[in-house]
Formats: sequence, structure tokens, C-alpha cells
Amino acid sequence: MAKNNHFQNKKQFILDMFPYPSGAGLHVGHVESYTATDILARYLKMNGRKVLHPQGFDAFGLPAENYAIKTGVHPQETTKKAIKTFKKQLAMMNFDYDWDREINSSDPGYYRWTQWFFLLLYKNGLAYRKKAKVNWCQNCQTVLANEQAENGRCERCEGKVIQKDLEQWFFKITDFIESRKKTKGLIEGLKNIDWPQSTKQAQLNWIGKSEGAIIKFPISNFQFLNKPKNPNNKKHLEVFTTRIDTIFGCTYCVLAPEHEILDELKDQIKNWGEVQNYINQARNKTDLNRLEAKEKTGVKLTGVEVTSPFNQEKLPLFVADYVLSHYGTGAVMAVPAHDERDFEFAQKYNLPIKTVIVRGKTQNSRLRKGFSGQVKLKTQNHKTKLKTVSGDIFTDYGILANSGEYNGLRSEEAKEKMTNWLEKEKLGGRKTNYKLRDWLVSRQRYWGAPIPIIYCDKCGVVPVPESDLPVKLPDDVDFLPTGESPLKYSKSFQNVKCPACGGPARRESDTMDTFVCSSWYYLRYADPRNDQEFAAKDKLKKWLPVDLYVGGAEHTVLHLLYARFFTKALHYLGYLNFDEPFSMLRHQGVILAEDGTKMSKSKGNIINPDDVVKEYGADALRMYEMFMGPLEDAKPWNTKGIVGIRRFLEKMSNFIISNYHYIRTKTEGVFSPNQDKIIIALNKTIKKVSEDIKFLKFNTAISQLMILGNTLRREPEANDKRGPHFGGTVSYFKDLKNLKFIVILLAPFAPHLAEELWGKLEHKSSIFKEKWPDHDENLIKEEKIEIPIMVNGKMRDTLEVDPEISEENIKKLALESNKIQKWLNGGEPKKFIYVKGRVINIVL
Ligand code: ANZ
Ligand code: ZN
Repeated sequence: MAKNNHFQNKKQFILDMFPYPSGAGLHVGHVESYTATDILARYLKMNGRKVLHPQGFDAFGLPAENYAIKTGVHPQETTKKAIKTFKKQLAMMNFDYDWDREINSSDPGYYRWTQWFFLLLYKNGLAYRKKAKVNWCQNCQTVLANEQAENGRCERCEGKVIQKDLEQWFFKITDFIESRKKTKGLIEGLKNIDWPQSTKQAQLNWIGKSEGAIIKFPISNFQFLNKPKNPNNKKHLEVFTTRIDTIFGCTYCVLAPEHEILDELKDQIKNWGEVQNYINQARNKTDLNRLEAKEKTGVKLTGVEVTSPFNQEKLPLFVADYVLSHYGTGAVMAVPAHDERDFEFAQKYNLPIKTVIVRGKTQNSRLRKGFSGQVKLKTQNHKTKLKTVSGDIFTDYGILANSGEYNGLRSEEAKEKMTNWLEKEKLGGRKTNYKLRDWLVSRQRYWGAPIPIIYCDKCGVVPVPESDLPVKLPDDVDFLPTGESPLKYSKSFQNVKCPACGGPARRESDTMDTFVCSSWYYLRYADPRNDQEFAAKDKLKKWLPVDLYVGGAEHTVLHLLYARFFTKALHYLGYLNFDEPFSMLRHQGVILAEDGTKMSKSKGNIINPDDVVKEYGADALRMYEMFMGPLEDAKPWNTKGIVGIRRFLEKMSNFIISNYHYIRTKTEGVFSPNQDKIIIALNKTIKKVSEDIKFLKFNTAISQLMILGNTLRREPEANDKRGPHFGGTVSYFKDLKNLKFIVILLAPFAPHLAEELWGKLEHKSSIFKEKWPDHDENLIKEEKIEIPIMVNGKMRDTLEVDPEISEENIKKLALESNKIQKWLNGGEPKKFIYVKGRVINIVL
């Protein structure tokens, strides 16, 4: 379970996802997350913490290169200009970054270490080169990422995308899925970090672990083909299944078009010509295309059969592209009665459909018989898609039927027994599969960190010696896409002496995926100017891991996975003493247009922070975005809202200045006769604002400030018609200290205004040097109450809380209690029930 110490530690590393410096500049989404971390960082500093709150730029990447292709402006120029704009805007918003630590991933002083990491992984067997299929646009003559090739069309020219084999570099991320030695794996490590559950789930889906079995199906007559002299040498077809319990319902088997066995079988296959044709067609489709094709296609291999090892039934064998070559064994046993895709295929090719699982008592009932409608299905490419299914097919676990000696067993039991039998008979066995592939890191692109490898005819692959780093990006390149890396055409870059033998050699001309740059940047902030190491050990120890990381939820599954992989590899190799980079993660919600739709360039409904600041001021923008709703929610923009915030700030400002004036002139009578009451209101506010900031609940903190504002304005006993700013009735503090507290409370939210007011209150130094006020518990009076925490009906702990505590907050406290954590044992409770003011019930 998530551990959140609510920023109690002395050191706090509060991190924003560093932005890509796009020409469009800062958008309101940036402002949202950066304001959140800025408020927290300022608050923590005022509370005596040592805070690291840096910012930098994820400066390599495709947009700048594409822009260069279009206009001829060098990416270096475009990037420099964009960073300048960004920094101006960030300063305008008054974000309190430690600019001494600024980093820029396209800076040679930075990418030198990106290259160093490449070599480190290479030397430790964690980076390797192999031929791989890539998406290739024939029109643009270039490699495309999967996201750029959706629907088999090039994102840029709409041209046809084919699959092409190229030598590529990979990082062995799959080595870290499960724990190794002391390093917790990518799955295991999720248990101890405080991240949104949905993000953890997205990581798990992407890793796609599934536990199943390999089953060997003998292939008819195969022994006579390959080794005629040894008739005992039977050849088997191996399939991977997660549902061995359905084996008696298997009515045919399917090979992926790329399956190697096809070549071995080709003399036996009577319709080889037709099959070959089909294979060629499949080659030009992307995985996504193949999986989501409306109509399944395939070809039956005539002359070949396989035998089910459980009942000796002879089954036809097909080649069909709904089976992928690089998952499992590239072959499946098809069970049309209990699998969607097999069902569609069987219907089309008139294959038998045999029910072997019937509904019974089962734990994870998902699909009811007779059900028809939309369900969420996990597809091979890790996306959850809505798909219409027919109720005739039952895909859940149940009770076995038509399955010989296994009849009547529950699916779970049958799986165990059947797999044990397989292992005994040596016809297969348990097998765990993962969807996650190794990370393809090479790009045939210019604007990225060059891969520090040299190829020599004599010595082969030679890593660039560390002392020769960085391998600098040359300037003399042509950006026009030719299908090869632009660096190939830079003579100054390509030709090089072999570091091993001194003979002529050439450099690797691919650059690294920009995700490599962003996989380690948080480490660099600890020691950004070090030119001996990526960061000194003591500095890493001082600042890392990151205590809070805030950034968007979309597009970050991969970034987060890759950063975790880097940290784990570095931990494994002894460079770091922690194996998870981000102890706590939060995502800001999307800010929508006023009509609730997405902001987009094409719709012209983008709110530009520059315009808003010009009209209402940066403080109003900051505070408005925090007031819109909970940080993590999607929220529509509302100009009326920002007008309200602006007015609130004006009133507070006027109040403080006039109250100060009265304190200075000591006009008795203008002060509230009931000082106690307003001091209580102030103390409540100190308490609530402090707590809310720690829980990142900025919207309710601001509400509380507004409540305080109202109290100051409306107190009926005060009767001073001269207090014009709050409608005539004002309750002033007598004591300057209390007035100052209000300004301090406002400071993290509205730093411009607070600093200015602080000056008006005749201070010489910055308000941000002040200590955050403590509330006086005695003044607040509300007693705490004790709430028992029951786990599965037994009392395991108690909590002392404010009677008004929200369910969300009490849940956090309860789940964080050491005693309760023991019972949770790393998991999440099944149920959490809070009976307000009385009891907490946790069901495990
Ligand atoms: C028989 C079966 C019966 C299956 C049934 C499912 C339901 P996950 O959970 O995603 O790992 N499969 C195996 N290899 C495949 C490949 N290379 N391409 C496409 N599909 C493949 O999925 C595992 C299931 O996906 C396997 O279990 C197999 O179909 C299919 F009622 O085997 B099953
Ligand atoms: Zn050599």
C-alpha cells in the first residue's frame, strides 16, 4: 500500500515532468501542474524543509526535426527560441524553480551522460542489436513509431505503412519485469509506491503478464518429412494458452503467418502457393491492423493435421494473421466456443464449435450466458477496447463438460490437474508470458543523442571509449527524409578511426529515442554540472528518490516504465541505493474548453496563459486553476470563475492594506469588538490550508481562504461604515501579527500579490523567508474524536481525528497506520467503509 509521509522528511524533491519546448509555448495544463508543485514547494520551504524544485527541458524530439524539414530552420535554433519563450512564461507565472539546476537534454553536457548510460547498459549485456520489424512509410521513406502508423497509414502523408526488417538497438527492459537479487522488479515495485491505482494498472497492462501453459500437439506424419530415417522423431506444434481447461473444446489450431514451422512443412502442404500468398499479404499489415480487422482471414493447410494430446482427436491446422508471431509461441489452440476471435473465425470457415465450459459458481463472473452488449476486452496491444460480443459465447471460468475425466471440475482445478498431467507426460508445462517487449531505442533521426558505437570491419561493434564522450551531433546534415539516418550523410560524423585497431571505421548513425533522455533526467538535477559522473553519489543520496512527481496521465505510461527500468538497472549495477524513482506520483486533470470539449488548435478554443495573465494577472490565473476543482479531475475552463478569483484577491488586498492603516493609526473603534471570534476563524484557516496543501487539495484550501474573507467582511458586531472594501462592514484585527498571517497564507497561491503586500507592511525582506504560521489548537476548540478501525470485524487500531474529517482523508490515515498496513500486507482492501464519527470497517 501507498506510503505517504505527507512531506514530513527534512529533504523534499518536488518534481514536474520537464516540458518539451514546443513553439506553442506554455499551455494551461502546464500552469495547472506547475502551480500545484509550486504551492507545495513554497509551503514546504516556509516550513523549514530543504526543497529541491528544479525545471528543465526535454529538448530532443521529432517536432523540431519535422519543422526543420518543412522550413529549413535548424532544430537547434527552434529549440533555443522555444526555451527562451518558455522561461519567460514560467517567470511570468512566478514559479519558484532553482534555475541554477536547469537541464536541457539536447545539451552535449547532458547527452554525454545519456550516451554513457547506453554504454553502461551495453557493457552489462543490457543493450543489444538485432534485426527487427519496423513500421516503414514507403512515401516518406522513413521509420515510424507505432503511434505514427495507426490504421496502417502514415501520420504525415497518409501513405501506406509496411513492415520492414532493420538492424536496431534494444534495451533489455524485460530483464527487470521480475525482481532480481535485491532489485525489485517492475511488477513487484509497484506495491510500495504511492501512485494512482489507475496508473499502476496501466503499467501492469502494458507489462501484460499471463500465466498459462505450453501444450505440444503432435503433427501428423511430420517425422517422415524431415528425418525419414528416424520415424520416432516426432515433431510437435507448441501452443501457448491461458485456458488449458478448454482444451477439449479445441477444434483446430492456428499458426501466425511468420511461424518458422511453415517453412519446414512446405513440402507437405498441398496448397503451398495459396498459403505463401497469404503470408506475403500479412507481412504488410501492422499488428494493430491484424488484431482489429473486422473480418478474420486465414488459410487451411491442406495435407497437415495436428492431434490433441488429451483426446487424440485429429484437428485441422490454419495459418491466420489474428495470431501474432511474437507472442507466446506464435501458435494457438482455437476454442471457438469460449474465445471471441476463434468464434468469429470458426463461423466464417464453418468449423465446429464445441462447448466445454458451463456456467457454475465462479469468482470472476464477467460474462453471463445470454448476455449481449459491450464488454471491455484486453487486446494483444495492451489497449482496452470496447467490443460487441454475442451472448452465445461464454468466455468466463466455469464447470467443465464434454471433457472426459475432467468433467465436473471447476476451471481453476482443471487447469492445475491438466497442467500437471502435461508435465508428467512431457507434453508441455507451465509457462508465463509477458506482452512487454524489449525497448527499441534506435531512431533513424537527426535530432537526438547519437548512439556511441563504432563499426569496424576488423573489430566489429566497438563502444566509443568513455573519454571520447560526448559523441557530438554534427551540424552539417540534410534533414530531408531519405529513409536512412540523416547522420549517414555527414562525412565529418560518419568516418572515424576504430578506437580498438586504429583502422578506418564508421559511426553508428542512429540516434536514441528521446524517452532515453527522459529516463534519467531526475537524477541529473541532484548534480547538474558534474562532468565526472552523471551525479555524485552523496548528492544522489541527499536528494533522491523524488518525493512527489506531478505530470499528465496521458502518454506517460511508457515514460514512467522506462524511468523505472533505468532506476532498476542502475540499482542492480550498484549506482543507486533505491530502485523506484518516484515515491509519490499524481496526475493533473485535463483542462477542457468552456463547453466541456477538449481544447484543440483546430477548434481554435485554446486558452493562452499569456492572454489570461494580461487581463487578470498571473496570481489570478494560478489561483483560478487551483480553484477549478480537485487537481486530478478534468475541469472545464470558465472565464467567470477567474473574474471571481481576481475580485477575491482585490478584496483581500484592500482589506489588508486598510487594516494595516488602522493598526498604524490606532483608531480604536474600527477594530472588531470581537477579536476572539476572528482569531478563531484565522486559526481554523491556518490549520485547514496547511493540511490541504499537504494533501494536494488546493481547491479546498482556497475555499477556506474565501471563508475567512467572508468572516472578515460579515461580522455583524463590527460597525464601521468606513471600511468600504467589504461592503461597509469590516472586522479588523488589532494585532499586526494576525494580519501578517493572512498574507503568509496567501503567499504560495498568489506570490506576486503577497510579496507586494509584504512590502506595504513595511518589510524589507521577502515574504518567502518567513516561517509558516502554526495554528493554536486551543483556540480551535473542536475536540478530536477517537475512531476505532476494524479489520474483518476485529478492532486493530484507533485514530484521533477531527470530527469533520472527510472520508477521503480518514481513509488515507487509516490505510497508512502501521498496524493496519500489517493486515493489508501490501494489498488494497476489498472494502472501506467509514461510518461518520463512529467507526471504520475494512474488509480484506
Ligand atoms: C485457448 C483459449 C481458449 C484461449 C479460450 C483463450 C480463451 P493473454 O491472456 O493475453 O496472454 N494466444 C496465445 N498466443 C497468441 C498469439 N501469438 N496471438 C494471438 N493470440 C494468442 O492471452 C492468451 C490467450 O491468447 C491464449 O489462450 C490464446 O488463446 C491466445 F477460451 O488459448 B487461448
Ligand atoms: Zn577496429
